[in-house]
Amino acid sequence: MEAPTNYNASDITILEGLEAVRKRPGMYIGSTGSRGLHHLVYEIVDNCVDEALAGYCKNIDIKIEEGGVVTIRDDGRGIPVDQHKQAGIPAATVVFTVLHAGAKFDSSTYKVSGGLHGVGASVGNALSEYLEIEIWRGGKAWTQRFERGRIITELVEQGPTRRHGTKVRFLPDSEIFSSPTFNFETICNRTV
Ligand code: 0RA
Repeated sequence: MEAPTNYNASDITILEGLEAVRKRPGMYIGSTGSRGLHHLVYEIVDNCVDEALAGYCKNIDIKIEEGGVVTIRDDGRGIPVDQHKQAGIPAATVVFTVLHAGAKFDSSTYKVSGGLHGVGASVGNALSEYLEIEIWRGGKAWTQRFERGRIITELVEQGPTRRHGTKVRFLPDSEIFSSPTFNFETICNRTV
């Protein structure tokens, strides 16, 4: 059989990395109970908090819907959408598909947090039935969708906007989290 086209070495690495997270979620988030579930939220929120500490973001909204869908929205600069030099895919896509992508984002001006928890947004992506991002940056809106860490749609430009910031919406995977419950107090009152 011929090798599929559009599939290169860096795609393979990405899938292997996130598959490892799904095989041993406890290694990355500690547990697959409520604590682990909270961990998914922290991983995203930590990046918003860094954006706020850097002085670019005033508001961080966290919404947990009845069915367990979580939305985290900030009004920061938005995750960069330009092509990541090494990966050859948009930086925002790298953040959600490459393990420990945070460390690679170091620069003199900004660092994406691996957070206190240190594993990054890709772990939350790997452990979600679906995860959607919406980015408002440089006068344009962008969206991308993933399912269980896999790219379903590329990062697509949606048109002009006056907004700036990032929205991440995800459904934690019921195959991974047994009967998890969210505790909003725990998420919002923790020490960062
Ligand atoms: C890296 C660089 C820049 C912004 C961010 C990351 C960023 C990440 C997240 C995650 C959630 N919300 C976020 N907001 C921002 C900006 C670098 C620049 O504009 O110079």
